[in-house]
Amino acid sequence: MSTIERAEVFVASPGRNFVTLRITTSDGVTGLGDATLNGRELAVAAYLREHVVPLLVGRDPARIEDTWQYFYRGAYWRRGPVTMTAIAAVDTALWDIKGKVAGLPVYQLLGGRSRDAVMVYAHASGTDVPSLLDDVARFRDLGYRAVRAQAAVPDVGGTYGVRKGSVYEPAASALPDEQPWSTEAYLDFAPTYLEAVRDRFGFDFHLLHDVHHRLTPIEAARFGKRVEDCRLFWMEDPTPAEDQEAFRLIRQHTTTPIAVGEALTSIWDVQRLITEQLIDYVRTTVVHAGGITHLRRIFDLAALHQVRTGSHGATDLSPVTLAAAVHLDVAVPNFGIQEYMEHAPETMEVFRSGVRFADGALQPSEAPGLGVEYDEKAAERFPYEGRYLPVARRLDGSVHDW
Ligand code: EZ4
Ligand code: CO
Repeated sequence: MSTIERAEVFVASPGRNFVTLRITTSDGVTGLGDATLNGRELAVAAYLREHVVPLLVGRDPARIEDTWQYFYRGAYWRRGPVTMTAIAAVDTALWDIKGKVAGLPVYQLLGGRSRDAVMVYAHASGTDVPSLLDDVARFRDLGYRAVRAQAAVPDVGGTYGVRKGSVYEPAASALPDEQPWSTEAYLDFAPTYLEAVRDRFGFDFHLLHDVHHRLTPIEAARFGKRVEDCRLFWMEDPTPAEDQEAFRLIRQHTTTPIAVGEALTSIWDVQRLITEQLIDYVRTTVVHAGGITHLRRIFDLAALHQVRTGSHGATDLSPVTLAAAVHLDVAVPNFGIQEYMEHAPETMEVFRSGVRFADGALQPSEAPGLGVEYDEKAAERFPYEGRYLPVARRLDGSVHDW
């Protein structure tokens, strides 16, 4: 029997920080898992190195479900981003190994293709409305069929979702950047630029918007109602989702579809949202919601309730997560859309991925396993540097949700 011989945790910063797990079997087969938790990277690295790797060695790499249960139930302490990201890394690496042993791409192990390609959405942004419109035009020219639009709120200053260089990177400072927030200014302004996008480009593409947990339920209801004529594909994270019941109030007021889940880590965190049809798209991901095994379970629950998938795919999720996401996306019956932002060139020097973009959609690699390789030597040129996500403060100085 093949056994797990070695598991190594790599921490590197090729363009941004990534934590990567590589499992090697006694037959010399390797598998990769992403373990990146933006701003809390070293907590997951330590969890893996100190508490998971010693228990992995000697186990049967073929027993993916059993290993998942062992690390979830066996820890006694449940859920939470650090634990679930660590379990995800192990799970993803074991699927990679299983694919390589079988000689099949992971999507074939998940039941094969349900669709020809995986539609993605791009991130258009601007410091004002004209620059946002230029950015939307650019993504339309690149062939994207779905675009998320965000613009900085005038007179308030920094906001989430607005790109500074060629790559969107919110975790840019050694200490958390403190950014001002005004709900009143946002509610006045955001609908106007979404309307400007529709006025200029029409309706033959999908338009998305991320509220990034900034509104209360009744404010979100007002926002959703106000932008109904823009026919958004979704409004994302309209209010924080610790309170799943909060979404009922939004639902009572608006037909603007709702997407939630990029910061949630388990099926229990979305159970009510899904079973009571309080959302339309679930945004949980491979890396933060327990790997391919657990995400598939969430997606199957969602399918029962006509909730579609829309996995998080910002650049702080490594190319290993993107590859795994595309294998799942192409296979599940209830796929909706996949978030996609191109990684920095340095990132792609370290992670060699077979995922391909064409016509506004991604294709999984046809190589056995996930189809991603990690270049350990190249990674050594990019040492870890502590970086934090920003913190938002209302104009009176109190902390708001970022
Ligand atoms: O702010 O990934 O929809 N995408 C997002 C992201 C998140 C970051 C947090 O690390 O909201 O850009
Ligand atoms: Co988001």
